[in-house]
Amino acid sequence: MRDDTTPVPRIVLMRGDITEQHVDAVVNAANSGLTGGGGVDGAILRAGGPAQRAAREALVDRIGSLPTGEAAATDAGDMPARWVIHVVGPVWSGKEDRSALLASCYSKALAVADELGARTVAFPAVSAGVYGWPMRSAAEIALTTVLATPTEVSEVRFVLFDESAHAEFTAVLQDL
Ligand code: AR6
Repeated sequence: MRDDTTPVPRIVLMRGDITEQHVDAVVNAANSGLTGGGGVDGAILRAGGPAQRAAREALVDRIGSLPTGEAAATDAGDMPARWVIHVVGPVWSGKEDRSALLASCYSKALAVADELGARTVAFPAVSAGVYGWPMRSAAEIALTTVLATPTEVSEVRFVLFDESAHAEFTAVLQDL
């Protein structure tokens, strides 16, 4: 965990499209096969073009699949960002607490960013779309984990797609 000497990243909350961000790395809410899909994943695959697809295929050749809660990077392809850090969030369950797996997406993405030397990183609200995680809870886990994770990343930008997601993240950050 943090101590007094650990730098704290600046947290930025904004509405927008993560594929358009001028940051070192954008985080993808992927599935384990890195095959693409809807939401952020599909948008990143389209915006990244053939180079993003080829980079994913090379990663899958190397690691097989990406387990839930894990993170791995590829080049971004045709996006302003240099890298994509793929994470696989847990599917929401009302019966089982999968919060640790969602928190792991953020802490492991920051660890990969540190390995890459990425200083600015944009995150979506992982698991809060197709995977059904309630936005308020997703925001709490995202923000508390980022603020508790030692990292050399200087700016963490949460790029929220709609106004309600932005409002939830803003309310949670104000309460921390
Ligand atoms: N920029 C920023 N946020 C976005 C964008 C965008 N371009 N597009 C959607 N969002 P989701 P998940 C928001 O579904 O829940 C895929 O099929 C969206 O409104 O992208 O982790 C994968 O292949 C929501 O608030 O990710 C997986 O199978 C948030 O991003 C599965 O979906 C996350 O929604 C992953 O589902």
